[in-house]
Amino acid sequence: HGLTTALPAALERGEFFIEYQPLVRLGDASVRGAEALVRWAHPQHGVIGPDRFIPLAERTGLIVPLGRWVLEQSARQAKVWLEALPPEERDTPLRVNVNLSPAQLHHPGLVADTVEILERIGLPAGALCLEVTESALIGADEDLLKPLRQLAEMGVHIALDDFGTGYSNLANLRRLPVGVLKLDRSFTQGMQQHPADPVDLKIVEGIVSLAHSLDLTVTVEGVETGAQADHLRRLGCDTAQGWYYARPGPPERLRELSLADA
Ligand code: G
Ligand code: G
Ligand code: MN
Ligand code: NA
Repeated sequence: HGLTTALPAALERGEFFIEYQPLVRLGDASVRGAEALVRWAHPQHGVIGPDRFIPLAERTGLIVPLGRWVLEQSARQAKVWLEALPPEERDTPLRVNVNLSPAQLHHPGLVADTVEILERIGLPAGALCLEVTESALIGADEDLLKPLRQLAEMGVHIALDDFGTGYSNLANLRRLPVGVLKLDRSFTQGMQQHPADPVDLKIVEGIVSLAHSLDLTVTVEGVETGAQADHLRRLGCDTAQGWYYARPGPPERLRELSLADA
């Protein structure tokens, strides 16, 4: 595959860039952070989305240096956002969410690399949230969970991404070092209008209640309408992400939104 062989040189040439999609607190629509989403500005093919090249990078192992690059860029960006906050908001917990591939989770350097990047940039651990998919943690043994546990103990937030698309072993949640559930957007498709699908409402209500009883916060992905936001707020979801609030975009966008909502 041509794209696969072009990946290492693309990283060296700086052809990757990151867009950020705001994470919004449902209660007051204030921006609480953003998810980092990597793109490839390919010199011939134009912008290529992560769905097309992340699987290739995972197969070749390039995901480890690429993921490290994403983490470093995102940490730098989060530092810029934090320093731009007006003094009265310096205590605002602002976060950058970074996706972790299974290969990064298995890589022995994950904890050391993360600590090194946070220290060098001077970013508090609490300003970073690492997103791991539910499927990556299915059947995870203690060896796989240990690095996540260490990061969580340092104050890094861990989110379970795409929650509800895998086995959703609810009992299993208790043994994972996870503080955030990111509910897959399939759960909220029946809430795009008023009235919402009553079964979807019940399911999300149940998940929120379970999550909160385990001290987890709930972020909902793919919120596209005001009706969805209303339903989710009423159901007690904590944060939302989606086109209704903002599409992924350049980092300057977040500052505008953040200041506009302040
Ligand atoms: O941005 P977009 O909606 O096209 O993202 C598609 C998928 O690519 C999402 O599942 C997202 O988690 C994944 N993705 C985006 N950026 C990264 C990244 O930096 N690392 C990994 N591992 N996955 C990413
Ligand atoms: O990591 P994850 O798979 O959750 O990545 C989020 C993906 O969802 C990205 O591809 C992003 O572009 C996409 N996305 C973000 N907001 C919306 C939305 O409101 N609707 C839909 N359909 N997709 C969204
Ligand atoms: Mn994600
Ligand atoms: Na997701």
